Amino acid sequence: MRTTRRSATFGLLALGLAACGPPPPALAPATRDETLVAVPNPAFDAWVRAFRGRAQAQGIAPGTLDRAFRGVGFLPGVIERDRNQTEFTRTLEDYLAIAASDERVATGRAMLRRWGPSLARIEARYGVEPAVVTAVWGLESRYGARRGEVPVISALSTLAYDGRRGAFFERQLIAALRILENGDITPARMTGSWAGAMGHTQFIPTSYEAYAVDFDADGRRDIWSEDPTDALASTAAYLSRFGWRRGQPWGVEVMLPQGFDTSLAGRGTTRSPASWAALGVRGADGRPVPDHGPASILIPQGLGAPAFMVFPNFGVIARYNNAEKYVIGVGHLSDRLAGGPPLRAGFPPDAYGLTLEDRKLLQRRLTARGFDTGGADGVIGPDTRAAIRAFQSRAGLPVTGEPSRALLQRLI
Ligand SMILES: [Ca+2]
Repeated sequence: MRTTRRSATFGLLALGLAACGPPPPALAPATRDETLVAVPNPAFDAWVRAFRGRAQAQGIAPGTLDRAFRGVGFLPGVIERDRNQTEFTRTLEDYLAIAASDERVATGRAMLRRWGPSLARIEARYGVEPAVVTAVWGLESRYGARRGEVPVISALSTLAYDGRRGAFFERQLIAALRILENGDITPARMTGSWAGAMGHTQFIPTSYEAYAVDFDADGRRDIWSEDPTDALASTAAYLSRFGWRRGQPWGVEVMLPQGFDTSLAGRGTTRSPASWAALGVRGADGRPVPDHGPASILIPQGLGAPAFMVFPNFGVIARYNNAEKYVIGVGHLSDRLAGGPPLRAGFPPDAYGLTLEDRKLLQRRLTARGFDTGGADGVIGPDTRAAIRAFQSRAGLPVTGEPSRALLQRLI
């Protein structure tokens, strides 16, 4: 769950892609990040003393503040991350290569089985299908594997003190203190992303207060524990609250007719499926699209790449994160988890003339030569570019860091 609506090409923790952009679905770093260790900062300490007065004025007990701020300090890495949220846009193809990778689909199906009884009870109460809840979980924290290990009070205090979005983060900090005061979690266990998104499905504190539920009825709304039940139920409660329609798709892949007027694409234009059908829009299987309500056409990567017809549930997922690719990522992953097929339409070659398979082959060949690309997902990120530069340098080629067909041939 993002901290702002402008957002986040990727979830903060989930996609595990370095530098994929806005709060990249970040990477809770596997190794300890020294920039996320508190450093002395007298101005920050003075800010905390003043803040304590404001917090008490809002009803936070001094004892809660004492407990919450024990060991809290300024985290330089949080500010670094906040400054580096450049909107570095990935294509839908790259996004889906990660968000709905074979591995993420397989793990998600295993999680659906493992947590099936809980998910069935959650569906019975909130009317949100297990595959949809699990897909949000998969994108937000890789099914709980990347819940974030940054101490939330330190992270939010650092951001509130810094002041770039000070009022927003001070509100989140007050909400976090109320959560501690309620006894849902201890200060030591209250961890999250660098921006204070917490637990399996990355709730920010104000969203937690409004929507988190104690589904297993142990007296605490625990979205941090190994057992994801409360977190998954909280996500279902959130989607339900924003109007999720059970049994209705988020969207479907469609085929557009030759000469489709692309000015009709986008969430701003809504028509009935019958009206779209009259313009020649069909399901990817060639059949008419059933009437799931008012629909828009999305062509995120232009004509010649997958196109979608999206329905009101698309807008419900967008309440979690308004980025179009995120919503398609959750939707498509949920379809795959429910047993659905990959997208039917292919994507065109990239700006370098390479397809996804070419890029995966390039990564495998570089890695086999000892230039580690950090996996072969077909997404040309910082690791792959570094590997290309290292190879080019070793081979006496101009060092560009850019993939190409010539490079692919040379690596055979
Ligand atoms: Ca509970």
